[in-house]
Amino acid sequence: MAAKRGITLYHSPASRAFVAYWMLEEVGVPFDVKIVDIRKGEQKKPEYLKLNPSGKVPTLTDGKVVVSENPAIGIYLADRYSYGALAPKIDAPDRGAYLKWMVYSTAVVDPVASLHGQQIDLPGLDMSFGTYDDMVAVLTAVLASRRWLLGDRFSAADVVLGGNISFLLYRKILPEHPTLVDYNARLTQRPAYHRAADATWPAQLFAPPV
Ligand SMILES: N[C@@H](CCC(=O)N[C@@H](CS)C(=O)NCC(=O)O)C(=O)O
Repeated sequence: MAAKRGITLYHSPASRAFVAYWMLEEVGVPFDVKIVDIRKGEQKKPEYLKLNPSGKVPTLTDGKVVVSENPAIGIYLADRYSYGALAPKIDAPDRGAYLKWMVYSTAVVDPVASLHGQQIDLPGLDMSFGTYDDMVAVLTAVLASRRWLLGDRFSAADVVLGGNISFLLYRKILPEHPTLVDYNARLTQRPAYHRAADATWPAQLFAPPV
C-alpha cells in the first residue's frame, strides 16, 4: 500500500520558517501547520527533536518523508510538486546555478549575515563562507542585470535565497543597495509571499503597542 501523504510544516512565528511556508504557498499544495514556538523553547522538546535533532524550525513532513533546512525543503518541494516549473529539470542548463543559489543561501549568506549582525567580520581566507563584502558583491552582481536569480524565470531559488535576502533587508543586516531593494520589491509582489508573511508575522502579535 502506498504511504499516506499529507504535508505538515513545523513553523514558528517570526522565524526563518517563513521561507518554507512561502515555498508551500508557491507550489500550491494543501498543508497543515504545527506551531513550534521558538520563543517558548518548543523546538527543544524531545518529540520535536526526533524530527529535527538541530532543534530549529522549519521542519516539513510529507507522509514518511522528513526534511529540514530551508534549502533542502525548497529543493524537495520544487522537485516533488513543481518539477520543470519552480525547479529546473535535472538536465536543464540552469539546474547548476539553481542548486548553487539554494546552497549559497545557508552555506554563505546565513553565517556571514549572522556574524555581521553581531558586528563580527572575519577575514575571508580561512572561512568557508568568505566575507560580508564579498557576499554583498556576489548578490548585487548577479541581480544587477536580471529580474530573477535564473534570469527571466522565477524559481524556487528566488524563494529560498530571495526569502533570505528579504528577511535580512528587513532586519537591516543587508545594505539598502538599490539592486537588492528592487529585487525585494519584485519578490513582495507575489501573492504567495504575502500569505506566508502574514502567517509568520501575524498582525495581532506584531502590531505596534497602542
Ligand atoms: N539552517 C536552518 C536555520 C533555521 C533557523 O535558524 N531557525 C531558527 C529560527 S530563525 C531557530 O529555529 N532557532 C531556534 C533555536 O536555535 O533554538 C535552515 O535553513 O532551516
